Amino acid sequence: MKLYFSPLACSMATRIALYEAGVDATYIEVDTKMKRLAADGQDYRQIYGLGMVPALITDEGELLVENAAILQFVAARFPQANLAPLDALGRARLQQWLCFIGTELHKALFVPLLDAHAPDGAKHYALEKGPARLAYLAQHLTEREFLLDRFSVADAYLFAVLNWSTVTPVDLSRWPGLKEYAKCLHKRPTVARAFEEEQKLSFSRTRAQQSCVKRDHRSPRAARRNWRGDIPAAR
Ligand SMILES: N[C@@H](CCC(=O)N[C@@H](CS)C(=O)NCC(=O)O)C(=O)O
Repeated sequence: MKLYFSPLACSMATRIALYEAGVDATYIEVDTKMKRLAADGQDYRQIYGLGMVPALITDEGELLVENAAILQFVAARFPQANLAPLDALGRARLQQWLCFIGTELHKALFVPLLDAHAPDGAKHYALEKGPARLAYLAQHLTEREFLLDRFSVADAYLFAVLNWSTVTPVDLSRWPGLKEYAKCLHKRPTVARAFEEEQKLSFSRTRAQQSCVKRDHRSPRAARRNWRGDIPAAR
């Protein structure tokens, strides 16, 4: 199995899921800005025309894209890892959260804030709509450790997305439950391992190789103060 990823991008969720499943996979870094493979400069659009990560090549050689699909595939392919519920309602709830994270948070809230080319109007619209979504999420997570009854691939995706709050004006301390949730997830060995590995890779990249989402080297407060809607670590 091969995962095309960019450090600290949404593709980190699949890395976490693969670590949870104990799978021996190959991780191929993509520069999503240049649409090239980091190792040899190959045009990544030859693999996935839209040039986005994640993309997964299955052991059978099938190309799978889209976080929600890839994460559910990994969960189904490695059922022993218990990364997704098996019952109909549980599966629908998992789908519900994957859709919520992908549409309401990833694309609607964070992408306009992280994209240097997004117009100010888009950024303001995202900041106006975001708090209600985050408050809803925080309410759901009150006194809960995970989105569902146990850790699932949706938690892996949410962890990757909430991490971007550290480099945008989205201040999670307004929702202490969300901060606590992310902090607890970070202590999970698979999450800590994926995060640390990708953070190291992220730090070692030059400006030309930056992808859409990077963690800032400074404190979250300093990063927010200097936020210009630019690619976070690309200074
Ligand atoms: N709908 C896609 C979105 C994936 C996505 O936005 N990936 C970002 C990284 S977090 C990316 O590759 N961006 C580069 C681009 O938009 O060209 C999914 O859920 O997989």
